[in-house]
Amino acid sequence: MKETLIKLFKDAGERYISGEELSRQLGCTRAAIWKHIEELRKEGYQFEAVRRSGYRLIKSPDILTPQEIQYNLDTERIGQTIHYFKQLESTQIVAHQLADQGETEGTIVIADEQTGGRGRLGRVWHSPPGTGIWMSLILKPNIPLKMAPQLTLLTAVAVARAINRVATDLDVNIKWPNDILINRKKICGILTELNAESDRIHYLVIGIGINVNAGPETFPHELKKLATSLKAESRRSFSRARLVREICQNFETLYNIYLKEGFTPIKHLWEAYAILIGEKTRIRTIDGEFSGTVRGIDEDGVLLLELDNGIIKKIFSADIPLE
Ligand code: BTX
Repeated sequence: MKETLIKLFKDAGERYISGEELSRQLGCTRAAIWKHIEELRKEGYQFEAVRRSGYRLIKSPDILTPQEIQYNLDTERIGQTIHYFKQLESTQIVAHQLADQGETEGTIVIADEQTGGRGRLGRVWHSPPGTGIWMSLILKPNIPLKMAPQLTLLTAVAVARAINRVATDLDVNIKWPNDILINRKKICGILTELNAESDRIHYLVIGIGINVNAGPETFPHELKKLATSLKAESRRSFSRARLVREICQNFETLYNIYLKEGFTPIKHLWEAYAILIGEKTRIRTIDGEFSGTVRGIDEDGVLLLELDNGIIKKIFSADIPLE
């Protein structure tokens, strides 16, 4: 009921809708409509009520409920099912549980706050309430296991393009493999976890964390130099629901291309956002530290580092510090 009501108001735009029309459209009494409007007001929706004209929605809150994200969402699969929570330990945990129970591809788990947000290798992902996007996407691609890292790169391109759509003035970069940066500071991290057996992928859970409306002063001390948010970079606030919608749409477009044509078209898009290509750097891997010049990625999404002796070394997994 609330969903339909919100949709009616959003579709009406500036127009007032009379109590009579609302009760006709929703098939309930005007008293019931009034009760729903009061509930929506408590959630942060602002209505203007004018005698004889009716109601009009003047402001929606910055919340990540399915009705906010799915309004005008133009996808077939990605984001068509959304599980929203005010607080979770980690959206990854719930997404794994749902995928284990057979949840369909494209389902999203999203939380306003995570108390145990996780990064790679047991690292912590700072996920305070009200300002960020902490979401996990369930995928079930029919691809060999070794290609799974390509989906991390594809996700990075989808998020970069989505950020470009809402913040056209910002220059977005991707640092291999999974960081999205603005002005060389981290705005988004991506965590790909998979459930597989021999060479068969049962499912992937791709976690996306984006700092959206966090003030720069709100980052913990250790992140102040390293992290940024869309608001900190552009000095205005963004609708988190709209950004999630853009991510879903961009992801689905790229994913369909990937499933049909493979990684090559995605690789080209990724390279257009990549920083470090052509730069000299030091890379820490589990086999030790290597210094050289980044030459790009290969057809599998593996990083190519030209060592100082001219040999090209393939880097499968690493952290690249920014100087
Ligand atoms: P990562 O291991 O590449 O990055 C983690 C590192 O990033 C931390 O050690 C810290 O230095 C820094 N960091 C922590 N929090 C933030 C932040 N909010 N902004 C910028 N830098 C930060 C990256 O791992 C993968 C992160 C995925 C997060 C999503 S959120 C939804 C999903 N659920 C979940 O628990 N994780 C994923």
